[in-house]
Amino acid sequence: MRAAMVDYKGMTRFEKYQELTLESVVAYSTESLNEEFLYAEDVSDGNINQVFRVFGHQSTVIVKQALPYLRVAGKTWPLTRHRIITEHLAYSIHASLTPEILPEIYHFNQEMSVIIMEDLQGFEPWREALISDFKGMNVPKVVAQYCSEILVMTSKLVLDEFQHLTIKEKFHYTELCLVTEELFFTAPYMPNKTNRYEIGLQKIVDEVQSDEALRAAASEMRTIFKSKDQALIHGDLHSGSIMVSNDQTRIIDLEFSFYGPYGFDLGVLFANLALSRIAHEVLEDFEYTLIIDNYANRIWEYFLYSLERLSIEHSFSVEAFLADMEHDMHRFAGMEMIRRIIGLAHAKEIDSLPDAQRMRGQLMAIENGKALLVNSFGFNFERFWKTATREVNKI
Ligand code: SR1
Ligand code: MG
Repeated sequence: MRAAMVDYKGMTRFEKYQELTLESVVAYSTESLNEEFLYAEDVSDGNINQVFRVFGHQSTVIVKQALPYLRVAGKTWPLTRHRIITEHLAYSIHASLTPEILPEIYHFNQEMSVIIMEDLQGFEPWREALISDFKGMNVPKVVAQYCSEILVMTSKLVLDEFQHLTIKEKFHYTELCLVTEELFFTAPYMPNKTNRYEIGLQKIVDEVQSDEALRAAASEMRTIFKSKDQALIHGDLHSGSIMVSNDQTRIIDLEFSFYGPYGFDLGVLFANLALSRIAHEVLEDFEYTLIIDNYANRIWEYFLYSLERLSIEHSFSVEAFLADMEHDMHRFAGMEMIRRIIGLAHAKEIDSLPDAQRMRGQLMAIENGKALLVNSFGFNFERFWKTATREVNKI
């Protein structure tokens, strides 16, 4: 063991915020966990924060630090570091509902904007697994359990007015909600400097941006996102926020969490699953498209099953809940598909397609996304999934 590093004024080296480096994160972990760490590697691969894996004698930990800007954009996109407080709080509330589904948190330091957590050894992002190795067979059950628990147990279906307000007060409509507002609901539907797409898509992008019905639907969904404070949602539940091993699943990255609409998380998730399916479809990997269809159906079946179970325990109407959720989920899914092609944040499984197939994949994603956003009446899961993943003739 090493003692904490105390400087000449009696302050530890990390009392004031500083950006951790490959060197200082080792000292920081040693000091914070009271255990000797030896070296670190930078494993930041998300857009928002910096992340290190730090190696000790016997074990490794993950150190996640919020920077005063968006990591991928650098200092040109300043952000407060508040998101780490949101993430820590959301972890503690969601982990109290589904303890085995989230990584273990070892340490939190608000001033340094750091969370130290379990290193998910042997896990990989579900997005990667969906591209090649198809780990994660138990994702549907785990994700359905997570979504149903957090949606129901943090909502007024279960909490009384005062309990609901007490949790909600801790979660504001944060800066990251504004990032989502911009990148998901606004930028793709107008010429905007954050948009990023291939030149060959210009015609269909122009169509999207001049389609009044689509723009009106996007604007309505932005209002729903901002105002339906129904449950403490994850807020960014794409397939990269789900970590999988051969037989286990964990949910990570809760910094976008806020009180939002029931339909958002599963809408985002089904959209990303549909993008993976489209990628395999254009590659003619039909064995994989069947596996993904099976994942989607199982997520929905388990979700319904889990809702039934919770409704018996807590006496609420599953029909009323679904009536409130499904139409939104349908439309959020469409928007996620569109923004992952036109907007700033893309889907690797589509971007990494060979030239010959990529254009078709992108066009399918946009067309299907449009259909989900504007033709969402009379929800039926089979139809929803077919619309998200169908072949599109005009291509
Ligand atoms: C610039 S942030 C881009 C995206 O990364 C996050 O995971 C969210 O999906 C966000 O929209
Ligand atoms: Mg993330």
